[in-house]
Amino acid sequence: MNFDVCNGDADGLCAVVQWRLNDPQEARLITGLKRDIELLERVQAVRGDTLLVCDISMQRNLQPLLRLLSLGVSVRYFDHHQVDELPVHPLLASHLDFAGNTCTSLLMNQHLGGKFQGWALVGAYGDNLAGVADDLAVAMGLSLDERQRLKSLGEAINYNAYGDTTRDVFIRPEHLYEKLVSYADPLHFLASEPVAQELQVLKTKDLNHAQAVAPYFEDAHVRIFVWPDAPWSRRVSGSYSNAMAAAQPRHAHALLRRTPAGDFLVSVRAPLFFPVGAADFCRRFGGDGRSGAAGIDHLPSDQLLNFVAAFTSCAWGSLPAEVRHG
Ligand SMILES: [Mn+2]
Repeated sequence: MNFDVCNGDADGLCAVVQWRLNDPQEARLITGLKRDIELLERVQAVRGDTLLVCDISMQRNLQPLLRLLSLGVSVRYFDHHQVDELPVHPLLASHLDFAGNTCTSLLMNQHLGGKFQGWALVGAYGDNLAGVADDLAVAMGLSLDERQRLKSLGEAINYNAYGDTTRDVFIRPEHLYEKLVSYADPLHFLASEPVAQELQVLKTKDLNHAQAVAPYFEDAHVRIFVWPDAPWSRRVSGSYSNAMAAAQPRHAHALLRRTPAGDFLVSVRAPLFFPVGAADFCRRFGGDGRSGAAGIDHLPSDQLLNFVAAFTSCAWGSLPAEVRHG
């Protein structure tokens, strides 16, 4: 049996879409929302099964990964999230790259020799890599209008992955995947399926809510937002994090959303012009992520002022050289 395991955001889904368009075999898809990272523990595989894993941290799936390998399951792993120590096993094929200017869909695109590059672009736009995606799209000969449509699609799929539960989102990522994988070209998908437009409408409504909230703190280097817990804030926090980073690319950004328990879920974006240090910063509060974008799953509410003090005093944009590789 084949298992495809991926994050439910645009990058994860578009990586698997490319793989299955190239190799259209029966496979069981295991995915979730953006926050569902520990997906390998859900895999019930046996010796001889094959597993494709895309866009979920190997670090956070290490124990079940080693268990599956020792069972005799073959694993092909595409990802761009940092891992401390890469396991070596004859059944493990790793396609990992931790550079800040790549993502899982682009790694898949490289592996497949650009066969389904449109979907790679959708994944890259969804992961906020508009610069890299634009360059590739221009090289492919796509018009400005086509690029914008792919960008909106990536952002819409990404938006749909945010929520506390699947009740918050418009369409479950596994159902969205079935629609995506029916089209070799995302522009044909857009022309035939209304779901992308429906997502846009809901996203715009949520963003209007978000734009009504003033920053909690703002200076020449950082902006910090504190949001209430609500369906719109649960859905739009990811999209807004990317939008606010793009709107003020010299600023580091933090978005703290109240959880139903009264604590905070935090997403951090390093300055887009120097996308370094986000993961290191978040680790100080028990979080993790990538150099440009990271988060903290649980920040106790009494840590708010500590967080603000640490965030504003962090040397965003002028970090020591050893951190720059993070
Ligand atoms: Mn990704």
